[in-house]
Amino acid sequence: MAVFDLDMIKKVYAKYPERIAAARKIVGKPLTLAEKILYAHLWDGNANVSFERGKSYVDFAPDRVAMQDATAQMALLQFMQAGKKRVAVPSTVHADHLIQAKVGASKDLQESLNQNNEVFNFLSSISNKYGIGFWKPGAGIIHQVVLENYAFPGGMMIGTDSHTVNAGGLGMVAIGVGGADAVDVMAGMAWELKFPKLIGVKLTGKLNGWTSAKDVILKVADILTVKGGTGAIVEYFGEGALNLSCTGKGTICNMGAEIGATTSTFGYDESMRRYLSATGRQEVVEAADAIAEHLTGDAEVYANPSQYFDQLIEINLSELEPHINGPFTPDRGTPVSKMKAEAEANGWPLKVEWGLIGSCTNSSYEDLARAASIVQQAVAQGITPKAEFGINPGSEQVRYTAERDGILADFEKMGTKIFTNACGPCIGQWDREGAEKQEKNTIVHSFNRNFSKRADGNPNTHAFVTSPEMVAALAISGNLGFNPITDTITNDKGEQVKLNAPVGDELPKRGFDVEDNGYQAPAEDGSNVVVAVAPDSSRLQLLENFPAWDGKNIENAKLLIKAKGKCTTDHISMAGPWLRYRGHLDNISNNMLIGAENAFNGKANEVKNQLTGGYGEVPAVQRAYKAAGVPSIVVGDHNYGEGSSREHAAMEPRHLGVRAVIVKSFARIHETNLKKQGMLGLTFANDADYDKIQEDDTFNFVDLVDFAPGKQLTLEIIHANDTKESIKLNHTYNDSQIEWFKAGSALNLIKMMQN
Ligand code: MIC
Ligand code: SF4
Repeated sequence: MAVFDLDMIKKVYAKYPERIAAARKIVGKPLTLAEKILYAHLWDGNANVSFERGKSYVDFAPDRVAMQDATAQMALLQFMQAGKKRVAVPSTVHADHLIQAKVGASKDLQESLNQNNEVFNFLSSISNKYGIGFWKPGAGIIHQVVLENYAFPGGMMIGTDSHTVNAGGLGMVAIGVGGADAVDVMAGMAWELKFPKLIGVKLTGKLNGWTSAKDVILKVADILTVKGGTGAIVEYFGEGALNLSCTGKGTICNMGAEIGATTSTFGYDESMRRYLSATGRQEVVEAADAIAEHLTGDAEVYANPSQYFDQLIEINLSELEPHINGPFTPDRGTPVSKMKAEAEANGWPLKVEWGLIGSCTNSSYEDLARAASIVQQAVAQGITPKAEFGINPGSEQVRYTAERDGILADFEKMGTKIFTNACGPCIGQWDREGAEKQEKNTIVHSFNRNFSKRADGNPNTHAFVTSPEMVAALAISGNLGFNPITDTITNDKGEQVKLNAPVGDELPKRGFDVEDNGYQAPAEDGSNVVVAVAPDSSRLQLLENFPAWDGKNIENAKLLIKAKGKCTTDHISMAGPWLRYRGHLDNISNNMLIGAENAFNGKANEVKNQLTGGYGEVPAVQRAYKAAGVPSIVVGDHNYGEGSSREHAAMEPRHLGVRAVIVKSFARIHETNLKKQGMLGLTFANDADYDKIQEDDTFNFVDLVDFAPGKQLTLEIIHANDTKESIKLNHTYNDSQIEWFKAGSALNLIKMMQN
């Protein structure tokens, strides 16, 4: 198969030398890789300003866009309104989130085709119309397919999924965004990002034994926490980085989303050459080799990293221990040798019920091969696995090749269920038997996120994130406290046996193979393609404009909910069963904030309705405020909106009439999504003011009419006993973002500019 968009890649590379020379001159010092890629993709061409990290808003020109089925619906419903004939940059849609894991690939896939036919047809025809490549259900998980086909060193892409960052494994700057951002780029406009700060991670040594690439990011997450990477690009370098495989680098970059990082990346090296050529892209290797010096950080930077990065972390791979992170948050890291004690001290169930391998983080050929080497040993030593086992291969190419090479047969010998090449349990698309009983239990998986209820909807499932080979070992032993480095397992004959460290080919010895990769090319001229949306559909709904700001201060607003603690996008707009409404704004709004904990009663989905004094479900109470024409606000804690890129988490409150979200701090993508949809996303100037908010307060924004960049807003709080207090709110809106607010949304503004 021909390399996708090779001409585009060559054009990007042709500009590199001049762009880098201009950047070098203006910045006046050696450059990191992240800076090179950013400066090479300025919307205005050659650099003439040295941007301030963490401060300057900058316009970029990304090379491509990727979308997955669950977010593409909303992205493309918005794109339809932008009045364009064709997308301005190469773009793709991947059908991967809507497929449930239940009995096994072929039945599950057919079931999904039956159930989601309307949505798949919509995505396939709208892709055809606008010149977008469509990867059919079963083709694979977006990020694995992008890595195998589209990612290229030194490129810049955006994608409507937080794990777009996975493409950093091939030396890209790849960033997760909401659909409205994708619309900007597909419509041929600039894409704006605050110039990131830079975190350097110097890797020394070499992985060995049971340690894998996953452990690097599990360790980094433990160090930096779920918000430590916010607003920053993480750049990995050093001799340890050169020793990692390309898909291993992808794993590390992928889970950079879990520390809130804008993205992560690695310099172009031998591992990338090997991977590009194994995936049929020798021509990309040749093109990249011609400008190789620009596709990695400058030697001076890597020799004296502390002078060039805002923060520096060092990890010695030779000493790194395998980690198991969780439960309920991906940054709670525990080295495998300490897990037994930790679990006992915290009352985490030691019995492992399920081991799941897959997700965009860990579903490469190498991942499956290494995990299979553990399974083979168990079979050979007569061990019946104590937990159930499931696998989602990352792509049809990986699945086909793994089947050909006997890897899947190894798993099948252990009774493993091979699910579809799709997200599956990672996004709650898992029909887990017995989950409704809500029993306290432990599962281990190779995914990236383990927020409450995420995989099976059961709040009592303790999910732990680890490498595929550790998942295999833990599922075989059935014991979370099992340390394969030191412990033995009892086999079926009652003997004590040990598992040797995993081995597995980085790339298939006989090369990759596939019969039907699941790709559908768009029409050359799609102008006659009709995209149908049935008016009575429960799955798809054409969008209406959000109302423009009336130019007045918001007065007499009520509190909808004060959310306490972790409030991720999964809490704001749950996935799993709700994924079916991702193309229907009104229907999906019925899940708004139903997972958030109400700070006043500790319960989820039970808030006071200030019109009646009674309690009700969050969406219902908000619909009552909307019907009565009463504005409302949402209050939240730190890192509000962590996790997904789903803009539904911003569009639902907007649609239902919430006017402002006021929190201690935001996750990057969610904050931008709120701004794009014409919402006020504000932060407490003093964190302690969060405590001042009471359940039956009324709020006045007294100086919204003077909304301006860098100027605080004032919120007057009127308590139920009529006492008043005023607090200050910060915001990060620049001039053009304030225009989005005024117009009612960024899309309204695009439409106004068309007319
Ligand atoms: C996720 O991993 O949470 C998702 C589902 O892939 C999301 C996108 C979505 O909500 O559709 C993400 O990571 O952005
Ligand atoms: Fe899919 Fe999970 Fe990856 Fe999100 S994190 S893209 S749900 S596999």
